[in-house]
Amino acid sequence: MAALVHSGHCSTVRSIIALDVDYFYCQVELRKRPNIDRNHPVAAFQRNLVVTCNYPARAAGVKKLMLVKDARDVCPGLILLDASDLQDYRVACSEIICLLKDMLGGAAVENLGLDEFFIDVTEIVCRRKEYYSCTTSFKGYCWPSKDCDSYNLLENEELRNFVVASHLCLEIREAIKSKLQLTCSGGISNSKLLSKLAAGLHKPDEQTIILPHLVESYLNNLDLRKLPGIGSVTYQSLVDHFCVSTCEQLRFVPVERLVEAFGKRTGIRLYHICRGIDEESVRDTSLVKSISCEERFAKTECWSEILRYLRIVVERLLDRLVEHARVSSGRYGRLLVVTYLKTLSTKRESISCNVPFDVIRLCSLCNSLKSSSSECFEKFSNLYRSTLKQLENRCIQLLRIRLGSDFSLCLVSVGVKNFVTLKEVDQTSHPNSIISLIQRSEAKSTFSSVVGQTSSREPMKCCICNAFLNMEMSNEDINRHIDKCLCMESHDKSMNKNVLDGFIKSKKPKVSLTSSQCSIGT
Ligand code: DGT
Ligand code: MG
Repeated sequence: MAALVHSGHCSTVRSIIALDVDYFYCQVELRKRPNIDRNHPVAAFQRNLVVTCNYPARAAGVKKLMLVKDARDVCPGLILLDASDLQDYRVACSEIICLLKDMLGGAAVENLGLDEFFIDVTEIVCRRKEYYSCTTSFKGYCWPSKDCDSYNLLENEELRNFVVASHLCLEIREAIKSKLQLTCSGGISNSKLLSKLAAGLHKPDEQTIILPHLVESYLNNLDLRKLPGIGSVTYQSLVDHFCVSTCEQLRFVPVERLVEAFGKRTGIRLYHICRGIDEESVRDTSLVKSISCEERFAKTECWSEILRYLRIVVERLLDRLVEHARVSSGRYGRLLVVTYLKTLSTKRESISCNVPFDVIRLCSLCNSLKSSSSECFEKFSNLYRSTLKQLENRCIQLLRIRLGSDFSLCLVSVGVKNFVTLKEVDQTSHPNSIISLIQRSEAKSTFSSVVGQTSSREPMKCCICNAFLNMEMSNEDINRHIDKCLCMESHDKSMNKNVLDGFIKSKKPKVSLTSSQCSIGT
């Protein structure tokens, strides 16, 4: 059964592309070391285990999750690269998402793990189709063979969609390769399930299409273990209860019996996937909703120790925020949330306030610079340092207010939520918004000689207290003013009740996480 979508005049079978980065951690490590020959066997390890390796290493017998010692034995000369710091992999993942968003505009991009991506290209294919000749052929492999010339593309509208999708997939993979120095394998089909399976058919750096009318025959002999969503426990139950191990065999089991054995949700899913039916849509997970970093520690009542942990967390958070702004068309969060866990409690508690103005300003500047994080930090080192201090002070104030003098903590976390994009905000409709203020204050300092009198004569209002700001105020003065407005100590005196209500609010406690970590929520 083909999944149908209706979008404007274009009613068609869905076209979904799946991308899977090849030997991901290893490629990211190799990207940092251009002197290593990629044809040489290379593995990435964590602790004493190989977590992935390149294809020459696989050919030599190295396998994922092998002991490093054993990998060295099977492949003497194997180069081993430490993959214990996940930050570079997160950055590579964000870079891919940004590139996809830049290339594909509004198409939904779903990210699974760090190196798998689904893109619903149905609409793009519809728009592009008229630019392709009816005789243009497929790119890449077309299951079951490379040769797709036997299809009569002139007569089959649906097949021509997949021709366009295969060209698009190749363009995307080539862009990722040339701009990010990463190779991916691609899969093209009419569902996430089939596209993911297709992406694994020819690796590395190749792509495969599974055409809708061939889905059933592709699945027939497929081992059920290969299907996403069938883990080892479900697989064993299928073998034990129903004596089935392939999709074709599973199709003989009535849905009622599957529901009886596995429950409604899994039973129906099993019934569907062995027939190649998967109507799950591509969820757009590309927009980050929160970024947070946390530190877990042995219980302490010592304020100076807590400050030390807070500093570590805040520094890590600011790096992450800048990195995110740099690769994400200037998105920044507006709400700062400090979370803590009291030693005798199982529930986290939170307190929040506005993000300090300079964090937004630093993120906006780093985004406009379009260079690496380290170049950004170098160029804006003064602003970076003062912002770090400001962020740290804001968190200290929040914690002080909430904790008083009697406390014992074992975790602090600092995060930022309520992300928006600079571009999303219509400057004219929000003349006094914080964005306008950043842009005007930046214009004032950077382009004053060009913009001259016209811009500096525009009245500027503080977005918090609404007071008119002096035209001659420097950027630092503007920051100081806004920070004072936002600052806990000053708002009691100068802010009205409404602002106060929105300023500090408790948050529902969250589920506990493990020790020192950063997370991105989508
Ligand atoms: P491939 O087969 O060319 O896609 O190779 P990878 O390395 O991209 O494999 P994949 O897509 O299954 O996993 C992506 C990354 O996730 C991989 O580079 C390392 C990491 N990873 C995979 N499996 C494990 C695991 O069992 N433990 C740990 N710690 N990391 C893993
Ligand atoms: Mg991969």
